[in-house]
Amino acid sequence: MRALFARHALLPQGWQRDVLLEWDVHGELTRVAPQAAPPLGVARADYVVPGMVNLHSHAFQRALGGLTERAAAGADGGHDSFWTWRDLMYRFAARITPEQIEAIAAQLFSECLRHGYTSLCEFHYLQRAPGGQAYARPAETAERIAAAGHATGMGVTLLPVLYSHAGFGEQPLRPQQQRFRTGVDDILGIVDALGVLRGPQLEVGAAPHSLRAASIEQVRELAAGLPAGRPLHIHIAEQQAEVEQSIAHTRRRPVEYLMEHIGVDERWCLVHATHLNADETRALARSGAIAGLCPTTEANLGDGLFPLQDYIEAGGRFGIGSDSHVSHSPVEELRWLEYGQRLRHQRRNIAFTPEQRDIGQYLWQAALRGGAQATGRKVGALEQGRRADLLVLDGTHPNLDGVADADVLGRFLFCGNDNLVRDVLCGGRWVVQAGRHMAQDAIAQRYRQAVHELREVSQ
Ligand code: NGQ
Ligand code: ZN
Repeated sequence: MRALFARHALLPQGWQRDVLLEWDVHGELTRVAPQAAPPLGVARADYVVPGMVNLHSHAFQRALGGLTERAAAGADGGHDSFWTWRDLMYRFAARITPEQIEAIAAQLFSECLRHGYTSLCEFHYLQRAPGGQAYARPAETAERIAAAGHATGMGVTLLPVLYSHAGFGEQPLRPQQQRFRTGVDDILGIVDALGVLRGPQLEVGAAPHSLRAASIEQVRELAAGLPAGRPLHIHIAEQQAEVEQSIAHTRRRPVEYLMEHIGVDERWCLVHATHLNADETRALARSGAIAGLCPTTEANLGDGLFPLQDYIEAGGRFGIGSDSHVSHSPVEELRWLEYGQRLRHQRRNIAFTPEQRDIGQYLWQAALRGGAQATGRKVGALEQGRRADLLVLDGTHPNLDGVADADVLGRFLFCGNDNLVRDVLCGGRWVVQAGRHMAQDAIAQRYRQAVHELREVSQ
C-alpha cells in the first residue's frame, strides 16, 4: 500500500496532526493532507519526519572508521593531525578493489538509512586502479557506488571528483595520489557515462576536489562543461594550513579566491568552509550556495569550528554530511554542530532564527532545505512532488512516549543514544522496518568479507 497516516508529521510549515501521506509507484509524494480522517486499512504512525540528507560522503572511508585513533610513536605523537591522518587514509585507499568499494558502500548506506539519512552525496575520487592505471571502464568505481545505492534503496547524488594536483600552484601528484588522478575531460566523460543511471533516486553532478587539487581554471572549465542545474561540490578552507597556502599562492583566502573567480551560486556546495573571516561569511551566505558542514569528521580531524551563528544571522544555508563516517547518524552530526557552538561561545541555544527558536526543529528543517539543494534531487520535505522519504520515529520509546509535537525533535536530537528511527521509507519503499534494513544480513556478510580481505593485504 502506498499510503501512511501520521498522527503527527513535520511538514515545511511545522508539525501538523492527522496527516495522510500518499505516493505513487515511482516513489513520489502525490498527497500530503493534514487534518485528514484516518482511512480504513492504511498503516498508522505516531511521529513522522522527513528523511535527512547526508551531503558529503567518501564511502570507502567507512572501513577506516575508528582505526586511526592512536598517537604516533615518538616525541611527535602529540602532533598527529589532519595531514598525518591523510597519509594513513591514502595507504588504506591504495588497496581497495571495485568489489570492496561496493561492499563497503552498501554497508555504509544501510547504516545511514537505519539512522535516518535517505539521501547521500558521494564525493567520489577513487577512480583509478591500485597503482594508478585506468580501468577499462572509466566510470567503473562510480558505478559500484550507484550499485550500492540501488541495492540498499539509498537516494544518491554521485559526484565524480576532479583531482589533478597535490597542492596550490599545480604541484605534481604524489605517488599515493595516482589513484585519484583525473582531468576535466575525464570527469565530463564519467559524468556522461553515468547519465544512463540518472533517475528519481540518482543524480550526477561533479566536484573539483579542492583548490589544492584543481586549479581555478580547471574549476571554471568543469563548472562550464557540466550540464546546467547539476550540483557542484568542493572541499574548502578545512584546515588553517590550507588557508595559509592559499594566501601564499594567490594572496587570497580560499573562499574569497573561489568567490572572486567563480560564480558561486545555488549550484554549489562548499564542504567544510570552516575557516571564514567576516566578509567571507557574509558573501557565502549571500551567494545562495550551501555550506556542507561535517561536525563529527571536523572534530575527529581537528579542523576547527564553523562560524555558524554569524552565518545563520546573515541568512546562510547549510546542510550536514558524515564525510569520513566516524558517525552514521544525523542526530550526532546535528548535536555536535550545536554543541561545538555552545563550547565556543560558552552559551546555550545557538542555532535558531527569530522565526524558529526551537533548536531541534530549526536544525532539522535547515539541514533538510540546504541538504536537498545540494543533492540536485527533489527531496527534503513532505510535500507533493518530492520523493517519499520519511522516518517513523519510535513513539513507544520512553523519550517520545506521549511528548508534545514541539518537543519531538528536542528529544530526538538531544537526549540519549538509542536509535529512535524505527521505520524508513525511501523513494516510496520501506527499506528499514522495526530498525532493520531489508538486506542487512547479506550486506553485512559481504562487508565483513571485504574488510577481512583488506586486513590480509595489510599484514
Ligand atoms: C578527502 N577529507 O578527500 O577524503 C579529504 C582528505 C584532502 C577531508 N577533507 C584529503 N575531510 O583534503 O586532501
Ligand atoms: Zn571530504
